[in-house]
Amino acid sequence: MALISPSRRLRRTPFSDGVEAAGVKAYTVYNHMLLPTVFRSVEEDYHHLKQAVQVWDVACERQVELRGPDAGRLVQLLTPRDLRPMLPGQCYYVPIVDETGGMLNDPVAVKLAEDRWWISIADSDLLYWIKGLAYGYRLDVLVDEPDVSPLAVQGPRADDLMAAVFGDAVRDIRFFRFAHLDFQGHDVVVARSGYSKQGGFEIYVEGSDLGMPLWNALMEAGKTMDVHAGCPNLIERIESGLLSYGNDMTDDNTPHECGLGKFCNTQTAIGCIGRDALLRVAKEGPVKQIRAIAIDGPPVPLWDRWWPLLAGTTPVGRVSSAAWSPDFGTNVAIGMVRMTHWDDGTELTVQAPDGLRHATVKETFWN
Ligand code: THG
Repeated sequence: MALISPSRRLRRTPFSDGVEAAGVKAYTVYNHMLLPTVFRSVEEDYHHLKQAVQVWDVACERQVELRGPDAGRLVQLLTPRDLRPMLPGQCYYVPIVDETGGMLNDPVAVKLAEDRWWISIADSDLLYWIKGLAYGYRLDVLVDEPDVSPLAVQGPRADDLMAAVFGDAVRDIRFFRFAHLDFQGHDVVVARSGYSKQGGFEIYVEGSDLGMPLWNALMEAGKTMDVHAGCPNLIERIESGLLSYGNDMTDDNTPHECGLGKFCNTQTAIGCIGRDALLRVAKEGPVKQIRAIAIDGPPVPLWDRWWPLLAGTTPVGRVSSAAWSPDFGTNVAIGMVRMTHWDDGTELTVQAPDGLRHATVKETFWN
């Protein structure tokens, strides 16, 4: 592929100078912003992520901030997850659905206060849907995209690196909870979360000027811990079953098709815009669903489209993400598979760009 031309529309991040100094080799575009995808190589980055600690520029996980007395009501309009048990200081992974029950995004909701929320979005322009709802429902709430950029610290040594910069208080933060901590006299939100299953944190940096000082402090403190710049890793996230909106699912899919039923309480999520549609389809249950898939043969090539899944010559699904896993000695993949063929161990054929391959549906992901 040719290079992508830089422009003001393809937004840099507060950490881009650090990312470039660390030798970034490739980017993707996410929420109209640069997202690094490779530093040394996808495989080297993968091994390092599982052994040490990495600092990730995930500023492209933009925040939609809701502020005002109707903020809580507005968030519940968006999602079939029941938000009543959620307290300030908690994060929830929330499927967002439209009036047909189709997935519009799969963000992390951060409840800062009863009347102040961040919706940390995946790659779709959710801001406009939320602004439209706030206006249409005449809600008393401000909706905007603040100057807040997440920086992730991921890997088995993440606790030690974070403690070196923020103090031992970070060790007490529980999974999907956050604390307000001090960095150089600035209050930052630090959550135990992130787009890997290696453990770690996300720091929500308020104010672009704080970006490079924080990046540099983490790199400096991590010198003895083999810290390196990293990024969400294709191999690790497929092994871990972390979904990628726009790749593994779109607005054509319900949360149940995506295996996100465990994050839905459609019966009690009163107010959710997609509730009636989801209750209707829930009666039947999904007829296709996301599955882990092992693909035989040598390392698969990079993909930028669906690969058909066949039973004999009959199409029964499609693979949306795939990569060679060094640790599992097979290609790992995520795909959408029809009910008739989604059972564990079902043997299928995948039509990869370099030819037909044998594939096996898995009950669970690898991690
Ligand atoms: N962190 C933050 N914002 C984000 C992402 C993130 N926005 C974009 C994208 N990632 C949204 N998608 C996901 C997908 C999975 C998870 C988080 C965001 C995730 N899932 C865990 C799982 O499925 O096992 C845990 C979910 C839970 O138990 O609640 O972490 O990464 N800020």
